[in-house]
Amino acid sequence: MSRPVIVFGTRNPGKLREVAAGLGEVARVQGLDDFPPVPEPVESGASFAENARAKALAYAKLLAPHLEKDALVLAEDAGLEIYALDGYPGVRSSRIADDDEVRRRLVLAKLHAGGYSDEDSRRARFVSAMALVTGGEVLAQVEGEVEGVIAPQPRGTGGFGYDPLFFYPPYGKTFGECSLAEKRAVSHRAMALTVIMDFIRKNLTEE
Ligand code: ITT
Repeated sequence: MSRPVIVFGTRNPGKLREVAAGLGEVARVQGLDDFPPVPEPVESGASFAENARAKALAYAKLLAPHLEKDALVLAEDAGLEIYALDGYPGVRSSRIADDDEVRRRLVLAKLHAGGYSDEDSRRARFVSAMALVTGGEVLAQVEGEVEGVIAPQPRGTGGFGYDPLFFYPPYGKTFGECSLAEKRAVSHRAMALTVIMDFIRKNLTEE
């Protein structure tokens, strides 16, 4: 079976870890480290989908001189949305502060300031939007999500970003306390990736 080359355009090693193994079943996966450095695309869209698309198109253009013929570029924009806070931090999830720990503290401080202490008012979801492009053309654009509750304090050291705050009721623990396999069985990223992989199997692989 011939497998396409897919460059996953992310600077986040946590994302790369969660995507590379699965995607490797249907494609030969490359990361930004396989190429000369390129500037980071600006994320100014109003939605995860818009940002994922812009990121994928920007990386495809920036990497064009170095890409193998027919290579594809995949990019993701992801984030956390807390319902009681009108979707905060949303598309700005990576930009509310410079590092993960401060971002987690800000989220907890906002919930505390709003008096949101019971489980129901702390409901949230993770969203992953992915776009698969080749050259200037968008071949597929998908979204995945997973619902949970913001924990009162961070728990666990697994995953990355907001994972230690994201309590997942069916597991009775936060994503930060989950193994990679546990997170990959239910996560927003895994849901989006499943649809991208189906698209690749149906349209881009040759028996
Ligand atoms: P790239 O743009 O290079 O892919 P990034 O980390 O900037 O990397 P995003 O723009 O998509 O990625 O921002 C996502 C933010 O949401 C970032 O702060 C993450 O820590 C957080 N986030 C997204 N998915 C997450 C997950 O599965 N677990 C924990 N935090 C997550």
